Amino acid sequence: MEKYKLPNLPYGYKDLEPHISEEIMRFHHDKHHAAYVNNLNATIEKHPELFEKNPEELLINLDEIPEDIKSAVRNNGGGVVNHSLFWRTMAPNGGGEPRGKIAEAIRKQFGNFNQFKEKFNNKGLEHFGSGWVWLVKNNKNELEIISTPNQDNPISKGKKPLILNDLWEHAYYLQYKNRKADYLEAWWNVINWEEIEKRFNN
Ligand code: MN3
Repeated sequence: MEKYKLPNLPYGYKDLEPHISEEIMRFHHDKHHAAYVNNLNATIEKHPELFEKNPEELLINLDEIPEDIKSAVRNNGGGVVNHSLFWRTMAPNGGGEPRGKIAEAIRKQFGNFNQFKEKFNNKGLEHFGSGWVWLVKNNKNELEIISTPNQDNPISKGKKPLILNDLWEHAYYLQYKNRKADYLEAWWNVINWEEIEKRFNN
């Protein structure tokens, strides 16, 4: 059975500077993301037939995962999927405002882009402890801003992730220390709208 692999970053470690430092990217990808991949592999080895599924499929069907590994799959599978999505949610020449259908949908749901951004940042700021803040499409095709604890991914609840930002201290502490609000604000300078529009249209 083929084990899960750590995907390469789609850009260089320095390429999100000055908004996200090279040091953060090196630790976040090479240590934290890698640990989730290693731990997921060690977990699935107890039920190796599950290697036939990709990590997203494991999370979508969390109810079908054997009880003895369910919480380890939820945590480490979440860590694998969330970080893979997160790297592609950012781009070296990112930032600015959305265009096209995603921009229309944001306007429709939140009034305008700045109001949306403020709501997203506030949701991230008020989230207690580790977790993620998300823009998702729900099963009524509406946009929602939510946060999840730990490494939980909304696909386990039937929601499609469009945007996500990492609220774990490992995502910002080396550079921003306790200034989480500054991190959340700076992060919009690297958002990859092209990728998010693809997710929205899919
Ligand atoms: Mn992280």
